[in-house]
Amino acid sequence: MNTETLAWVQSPFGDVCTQGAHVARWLSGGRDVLFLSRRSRFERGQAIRGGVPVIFPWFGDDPEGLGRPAHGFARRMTWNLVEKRLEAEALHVALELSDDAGTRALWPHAFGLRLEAELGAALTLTLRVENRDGAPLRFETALHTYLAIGDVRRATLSGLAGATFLDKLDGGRRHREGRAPLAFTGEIDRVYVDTGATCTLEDPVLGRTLTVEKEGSRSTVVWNPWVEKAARLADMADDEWPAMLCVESGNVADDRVTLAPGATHTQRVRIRCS
Ligand code: TA6
Repeated sequence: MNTETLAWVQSPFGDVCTQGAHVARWLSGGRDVLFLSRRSRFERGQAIRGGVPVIFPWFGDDPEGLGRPAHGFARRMTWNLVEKRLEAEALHVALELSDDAGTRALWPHAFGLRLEAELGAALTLTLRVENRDGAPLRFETALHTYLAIGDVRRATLSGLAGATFLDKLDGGRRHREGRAPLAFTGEIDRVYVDTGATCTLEDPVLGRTLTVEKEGSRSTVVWNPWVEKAARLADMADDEWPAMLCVESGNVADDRVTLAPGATHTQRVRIRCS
């Protein structure tokens, strides 16, 4: 891993990059649970392809069409490492990002972000957003988790039965999920809204089950680029798409957050592997 241009906290439990407060690796039972592209760039200002990108203050393309970076700016900026504790059972880190001239040029608001990560028997991420402005803040967030799987074509995802989703492959139109677990036969890019459900991924190829449990998050995003889109991603090898599935926890679209001045919004995700 090219660690020259970025600062890292590396441990037997996994690795965290100060750019984006980005958990890039987490191991359970000695095996990687997060996908990390072998083509990912590890350069200042470039999003890392894999792990858990922190998405703030908007999800997806610039909502105002001003050419600002997709998925906001938090994942591209260097956060301050304020806590680092390596214990026998886990690595604990906390990183913070506050508004500055650079962020205000993109998004003219005062805020404080804090990401707490515990890499141990489970991966627990807590993202706190504080409104330091004099007016309400409206924003979207996501912990854009890339799960490592044996073959997406043989995996199934349960927990979203009956949920409403916006299908980004169908112009964002609303659909309702059926009762059966999701199976994957092509590109998928869906924002499930108004759901606090825990999702369970069955991976028969690697012989494991991954669970994604969340609090303070009403949206779950499910994404796999499949063949064509993966080929268009410079920081993802063409043959990597079967080995990943994004199951992201956030507050997107209908679930965007409006936060009163001085208030703090907290969301948490806990990922387990068994
Ligand atoms: O989370 C799904 C998504 O919004 C997809 O539409 C795809 O663009 C993915 O995020 C990756 O986005 P990125 O900006 O990291 O290439």
